[in-house]
Amino acid sequence: MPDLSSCPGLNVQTDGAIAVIRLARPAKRNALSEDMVAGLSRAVSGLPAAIRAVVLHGEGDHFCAGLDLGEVDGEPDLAAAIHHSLGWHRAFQDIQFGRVPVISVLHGAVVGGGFELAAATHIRIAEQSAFFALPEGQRGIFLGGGGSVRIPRLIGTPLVQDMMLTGRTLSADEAKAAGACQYRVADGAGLALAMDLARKAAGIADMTRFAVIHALPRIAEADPHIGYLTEALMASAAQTMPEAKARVRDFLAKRAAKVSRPA
Ligand code: 1HE
Repeated sequence: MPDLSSCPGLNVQTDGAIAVIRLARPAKRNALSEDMVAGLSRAVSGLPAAIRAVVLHGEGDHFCAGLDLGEVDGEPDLAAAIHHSLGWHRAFQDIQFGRVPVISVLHGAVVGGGFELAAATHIRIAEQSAFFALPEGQRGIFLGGGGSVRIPRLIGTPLVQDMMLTGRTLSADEAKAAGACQYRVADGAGLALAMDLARKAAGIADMTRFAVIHALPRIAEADPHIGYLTEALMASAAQTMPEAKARVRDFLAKRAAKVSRPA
């Protein structure tokens, strides 16, 4: 596993093919220091090949209070601020466009950079206690962790503007309705669901997983003509893999599970 001994705010454990990354700075509500952001990048980039999915969650009563405001309370330095933001971009890109899917469990505060971090994950599960906010507006700053790119794509620009201009907070139900998360569960139920989903995602064929993580979001944002072409290339790459052939044969021979109705 990646060495995170220099990063006290992060903890990584494994459970079979799943790596469980915990934001572990509850006294500061898991506020993200620069070291923690760099550590997240190292954690997802350095996973052994046997790891096929990641679950990300937070210790204590909150998922993440965003940027460690203590670290911006110094002499203003424009160049340093730009590079700080670029460092967050790199780390969150490593999460979004890494080798394996990342499933986040959100509870309590999912605010500022915490919401930006969640937005970089592939599947978000909100527990009932979760609340989503972008207090950058109130702090006189702006999104800096890629949130202005990712969050409007999830919940729409007007709602992001409302949250940033007025300090509006979304409940877990509102966040689910708005598209900020795919699942909304009872308090304490998020981690078990995340592990279950992670095991399912870990069983996806390698080329399909690559396509879902890397090709799908690019296709969705591309000019449709480029999108169709990329899809055809990606589909043929996946379909001609021996693993795809074996899986299709398994279905035809009635050895593979059928699609099931929703529970
Ligand atoms: C922090 C931070 C932080 C808490 N940086 N220290 N994010 C924010 O503007 C959110 C600020 N935090 C809060 O609104 C609240 O702390 C919470 C709603 C998240 C939690 O409330 P609560 O009552 O459970 O905790 P608390 O008593 O407010 O905080 C406990 C301690 O954590 C306290 O320190 P202490 O030394 O007095 O014990 C707080 O100061 C500390 N703490 N949040 C530093 N964020 C790349 S750009 C991203 C831009 C942003 O993310 S801006 C949004 C920043």
